[in-house]
Amino acid sequence: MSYVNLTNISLQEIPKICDPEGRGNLSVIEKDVLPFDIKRVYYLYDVPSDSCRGGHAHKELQQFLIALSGSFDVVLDNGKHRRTITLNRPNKGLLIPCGVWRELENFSAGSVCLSLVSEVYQEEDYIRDYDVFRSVVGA
Ligand code: T46
Repeated sequence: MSYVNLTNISLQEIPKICDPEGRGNLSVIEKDVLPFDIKRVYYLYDVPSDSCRGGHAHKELQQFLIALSGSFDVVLDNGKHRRTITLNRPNKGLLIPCGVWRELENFSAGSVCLSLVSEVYQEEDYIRDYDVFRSVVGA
């Protein structure tokens, strides 16, 4: 797992199809939009506004987060620097590579966080101790 430059992580536009007859919008993630094959999909919802999710890094897993509804903040940490990115649009996603500590917080009422990920669930892929994470990335 190598050191990740946080400035390379940014919100990515998801193609949006606006209905010409005013029936609302449709966004689609097709092949080649993501740099990985989706092996798993999960979503967070009914998260109390004072709760924090995440608080770990992944060794291999890459993920793409979308605020399908509402908003929340994603705090990214590479062991040396921190950066907070707010997700609040269903047609923008955040691609998080492996090797980044992440915390999700400030969930608005009714928010839904969709996560598309590159791996099946494996607890061994998680680093849940921040000091261990810092030593693994050489911070
Ligand atoms: C991440 C953030 C955004 C499963 O059994 N299967 C699964 O696919 C997942 C994701 C979790 N679980 C179990 C493991 C725990 O017993 O569900 C419980 C809660 O998981 P965790 O504490 O990891 O939840 P979060 O919200 O802190 O983290 C999750 C993802 O695990 C993580 O990859 O980046 O959402």
